[in-house]
Amino acid sequence: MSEVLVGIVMGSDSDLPIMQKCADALEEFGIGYEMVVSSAHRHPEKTARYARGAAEAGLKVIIAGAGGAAHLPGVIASMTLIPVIGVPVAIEPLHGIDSLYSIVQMPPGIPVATVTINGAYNAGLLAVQILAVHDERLQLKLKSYRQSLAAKVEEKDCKLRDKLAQCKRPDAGDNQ
Ligand code: RP5
Repeated sequence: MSEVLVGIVMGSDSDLPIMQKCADALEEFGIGYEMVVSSAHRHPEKTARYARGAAEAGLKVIIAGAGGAAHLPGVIASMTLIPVIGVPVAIEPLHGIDSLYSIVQMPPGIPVATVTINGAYNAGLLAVQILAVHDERLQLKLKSYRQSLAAKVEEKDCKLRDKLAQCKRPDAGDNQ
């Protein structure tokens, strides 16, 4: 079992279907993580305990996701020097615009690196990139991941070209 380097915190278990994508990204790169439900407003003591103990527990990055008035990432960031990545989770009735603004609009002093609404997979990748700064093996894995993205683009380009080649161009005479 890999050492736990990333803490994935979510405001409620209802965030899990989205936040699971952080775990998927971390697993692809063999990074150890833990998942925790905590809430900045429903259980502030637990949230504070987690944030204050994170560095000592060996965590290097925290990913925090929440919906609505999503202050969880900012509150955690205020209590630790570990970089915090915020995931705005889309819930009714504002579909994530509320959580996006709550997380991204941190006033100067306490930064939270914010990804897109429901952008949990990218949050996981960003955590991997942060860890890769001092890890050449991870850097190589990230390079090969990027190469696989480029290969997929080439594959789609080929498919499109094949498809277009099969379309018959109308004769010039058709327009006359
Ligand atoms: C937030 O409230 C959570 O992050 C969740 O996105 C939202 C709704 O929570 P539940 O009512 O589903 O527990 O704090």
